[in-house]
Amino acid sequence: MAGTESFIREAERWSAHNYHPLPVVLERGEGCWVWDVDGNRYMDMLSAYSALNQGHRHPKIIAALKEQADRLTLTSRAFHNDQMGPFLHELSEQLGYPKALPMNTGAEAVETAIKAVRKWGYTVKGVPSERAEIIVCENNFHGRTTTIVGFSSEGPYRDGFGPFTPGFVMIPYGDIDALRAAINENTVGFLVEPIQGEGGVVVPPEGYLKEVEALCRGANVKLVADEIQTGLGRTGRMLTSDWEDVRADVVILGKALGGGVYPVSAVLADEDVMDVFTPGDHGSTFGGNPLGAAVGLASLRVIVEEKLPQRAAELGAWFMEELRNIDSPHVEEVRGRGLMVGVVLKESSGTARPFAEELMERGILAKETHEQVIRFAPPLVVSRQELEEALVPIREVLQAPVAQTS
Ligand code: IF1
Repeated sequence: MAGTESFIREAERWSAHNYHPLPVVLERGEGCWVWDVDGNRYMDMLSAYSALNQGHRHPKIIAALKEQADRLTLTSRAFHNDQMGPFLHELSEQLGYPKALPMNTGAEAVETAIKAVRKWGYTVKGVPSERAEIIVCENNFHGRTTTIVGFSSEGPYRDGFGPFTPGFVMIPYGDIDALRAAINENTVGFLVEPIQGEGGVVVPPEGYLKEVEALCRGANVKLVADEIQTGLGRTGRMLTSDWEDVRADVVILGKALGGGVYPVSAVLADEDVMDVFTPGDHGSTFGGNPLGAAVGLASLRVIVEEKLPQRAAELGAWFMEELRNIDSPHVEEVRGRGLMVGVVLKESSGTARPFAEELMERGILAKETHEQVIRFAPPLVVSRQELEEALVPIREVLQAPVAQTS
């Protein structure tokens, strides 16, 4: 029977080397748990970067997938189907917006939001043609298209992929004065993650989002919240913006909207933005397909019916406290919200990758982000007892003496 090494060898041989995965080959998943081809069990503390908030293979989501797969999977938007309307209806009402535009990946939804606020700028705000500006933050992550990486501050995401799309202005994250100074009469939008995920689980200062909302509203600039990673319960509310009672003009969802089984993303907005789209000026082959819509509806209902945001808030607060109470020579800071947690390591402890490898040896799959941060983001269906189990190896690894780096 093929083992870990042979699977890795085959993957390395036939795939582009655009990732550096941990040396583990997974073959089965259920809830918070995954098993590798050698029969070892791991707790998934990454949740596919928050695309698995409902856990691996949630029975209701799998049932929706199978049931729809036996009826109709794809129509294109050239025709209607009986799944898209009900999905977008419930999604829009649940999130408090009048309309949604369905796409597939997060990056596609981000691109959709960029096009929407640019076209709103030209046709409604009256910005001169080709002059629209969108403000973004340093340390952002919004996807991997050439337009999106063009406004990334991270060299590796940009190097070699230019030339890039103009019309983006970068400011420091969490700095309201920088935003005020960057807004001008051509500014159409401010694209921001309510908590920066890839940036290292960076939580902005208390009240920042509320100030941003007021500033954008006063300047007739659309606040575009990228909630692809922070939304759908991850930080303890349906949307992270809800923590500050902020209602973004445009909300971008993805990842867990597909319940971990199918790519489903969407842009929600008020009519003044959404109605800039006219038939045929935007779309995608799979956007709004009946299989994704059926899965999306089931995924959303699981989040609401199983109170996943509330679980994340309660369990997350307790979990972060437990992590803060670990007496570790390595931990600089524990930060995050709900079950979106980052453990920041001291420079003296080296990078996070060896810690992720040590955790893997002890049955915990976590991923480093930005060299110094170990990200802990289990599925939101995790039980307190399972987290208590996970804390044992986490304490072991974090309490080990500093590796004597030669
Ligand atoms: C990779 C990072 C996380 C996202 C936010 C849009 C997207 C993402 C806030 C694009 C996607 C994924 C992409 C994946 C790894 C992961 C990631 F490390 F890349 F940055 F989560 F932090 N907005 N994030 O987090 O959505 O097109 O991927 O569906 O590209 O390596 P997508």
